Amino acid sequence: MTTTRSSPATSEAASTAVLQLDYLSSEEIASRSAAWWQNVLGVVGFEKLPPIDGSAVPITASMTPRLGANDAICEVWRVAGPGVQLSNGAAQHCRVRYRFCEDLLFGSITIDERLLETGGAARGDAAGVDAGALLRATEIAYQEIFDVLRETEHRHLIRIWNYLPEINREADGDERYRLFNSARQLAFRKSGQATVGTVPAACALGSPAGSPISIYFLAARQRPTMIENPRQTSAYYYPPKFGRHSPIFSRACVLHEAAGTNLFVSGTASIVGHETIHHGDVGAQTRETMVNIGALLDEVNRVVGSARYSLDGLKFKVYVRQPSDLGAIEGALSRSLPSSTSIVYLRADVCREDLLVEIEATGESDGRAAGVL
Ligand code: 3EB
Repeated sequence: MTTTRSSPATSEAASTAVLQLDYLSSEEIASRSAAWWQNVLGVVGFEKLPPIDGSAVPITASMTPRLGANDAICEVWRVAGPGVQLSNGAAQHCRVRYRFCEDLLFGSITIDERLLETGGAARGDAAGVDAGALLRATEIAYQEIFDVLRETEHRHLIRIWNYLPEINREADGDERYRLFNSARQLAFRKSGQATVGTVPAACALGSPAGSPISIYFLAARQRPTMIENPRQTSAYYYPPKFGRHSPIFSRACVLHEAAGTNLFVSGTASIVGHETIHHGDVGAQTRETMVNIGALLDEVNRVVGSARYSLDGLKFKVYVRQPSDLGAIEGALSRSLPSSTSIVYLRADVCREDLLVEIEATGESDGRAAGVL
């Protein structure tokens, strides 16, 4: 693969990069200086691509509409710190857009399944996209991501966000999420990646019919620490009743010695062990999810050897299956989080039909409080 870089990554920038996550309005983004933009790694819109020039920075969208607010906001990933230099990747024969500094890489890829040639007969209509097209699109996406990471030597995928249209719909007798899991696992294996243990934090949500598959990710040069939740079966060990091939993700990932945003909590739901609990009760599902995130934070703090992370230091994204549940979810969260907490609510299908809500989070520390890391 041939990669063009605007400038080579310099090694003296190592360990000075501070990752920052902000949720900004269009006006805030428009008012930022050229110097500020230089340090942007990537921008993610929600319901649609934000109207930003994508030639300098990867711009993508999860295609999940925002709930409970009308202003368009974006998720902005930036690095700060003296001497940090960013470069763009524009690999040929590859759909991944990416931008990186010495320590960290942001990338995104979108693929429209409907435009892929598959072995089966072309169906023509949007609703009839077949299993083969989804399997193939997922495999291509992951293979191209791993190719980029090998090329730039940001070998450690730390966090990956997966959005697929109609995640719960059946295609050729299997749920599309389960097909995605099969293709994801196959792609990990084919690229020589571990499929248990050192696997990225992740989420997988459904977007509206007709959306492209949209995947974005962060990768690091240094090996991160993956954390599992003592209350939950590791997803890569889920029993086969949840699909022939297990999902490949860790419950959380912590970046070593990094200041700034360095904790990534995967999409978390009302699952204890491997079973969904509180069927049909969105308030109870929300509370159980927060108990899960609390237990995970305790485990992160135990592993890093200091009480660095707490619920009120996190930024949240909350995926809501039924918009009419928004009030109940907000009510439940207001009891466990301070009112100043950053929470973005998004409308999305969750990857088990019985899950009504899924919550992900990111956390930061100043690095100086680091214990054993
Ligand atoms: C769960 O705990 C809920 O397939 O990448 C959460 C995070 C979930 C990531 C994924 C799925 C994924 O199983 C669903």
